Amino acid sequence: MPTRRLMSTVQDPPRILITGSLGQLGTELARLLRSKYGRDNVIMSDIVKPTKEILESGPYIFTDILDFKGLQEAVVMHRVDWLIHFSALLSAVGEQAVPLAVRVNIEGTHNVLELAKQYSMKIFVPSTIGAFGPDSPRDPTPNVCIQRPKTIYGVSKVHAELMGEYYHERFGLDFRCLRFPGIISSDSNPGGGTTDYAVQIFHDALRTGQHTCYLRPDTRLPMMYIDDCLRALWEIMVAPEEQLKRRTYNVTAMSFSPAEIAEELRKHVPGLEVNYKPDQRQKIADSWPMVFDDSEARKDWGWSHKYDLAEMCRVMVSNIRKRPA
Ligand code: AKB
Repeated sequence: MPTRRLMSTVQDPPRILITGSLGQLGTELARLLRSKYGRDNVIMSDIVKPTKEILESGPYIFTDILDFKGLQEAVVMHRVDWLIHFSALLSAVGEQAVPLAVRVNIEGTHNVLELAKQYSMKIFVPSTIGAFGPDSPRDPTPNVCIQRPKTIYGVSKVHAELMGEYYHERFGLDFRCLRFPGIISSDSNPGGGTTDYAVQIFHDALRTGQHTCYLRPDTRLPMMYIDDCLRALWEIMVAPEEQLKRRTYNVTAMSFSPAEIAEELRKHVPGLEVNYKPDQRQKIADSWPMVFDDSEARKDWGWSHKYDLAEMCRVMVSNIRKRPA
């Protein structure tokens, strides 16, 4: 009888580079991926000086996504298999610095896509509810519909979606993209977004019992707790090719307005006072989806959220309370 060589089913873990890793999502994502693939296989990178804790938590390198050669060197020297591209200026801050947003969000994305193609890496680029605009259906917003965003952030994200899908079609690049709603986290703060109030309200409620919101009380936006967001990211990265009917998927968990989150939060912080002073971010929020239709993600690769408004508020309050003042 011929002897059959047993093929090993154990694969080497991927080597993963996270750009813009000191933003809202990077540190927590590195923690999650390190728990799955090993500390040294996940390399955090940014242009920002890291804290001692970050440096001690695992590999961290300087990479400027606008420096193609530098990024190329990082990919080569660290033998990168997966690129998670978080570097971006968000919606509100992008409007204050349009030329920089064009460079970081558009040129930076060109660099990472080209490198991913050249080095056969799997690449994840997040998109956003901000990739839709006032001409899109807003309640609900389906996966495929008209996209005419009115912010440079949104324009750059539609560009990233289309470029990634083009590279996939044309060159076979393994591009994967999720359109995220506002992400709520307790460990790291967002910076420069339109949905940031939904994080700030927790800190203000627990510190002072008072929050001034820059959106009107009835401004409904899609949102998600960070654990669901990072799990969605990991799930799409490991989803078998044949399950993916498209390369860009809407994902969400809940939709609420400032008035509704305040009411839920009052169950934990009775007497919480919220004032409303809408600013230029109101116009952005008014052009975005109110309810996000993520049925395609649920159908194709089994996406399902765990945190609704009540559970998210409970966990946020408990996490922030546990932190030293
Ligand atoms: C923002 O508000 O700009 C971001 C987003 C929804 O993409 N949080």
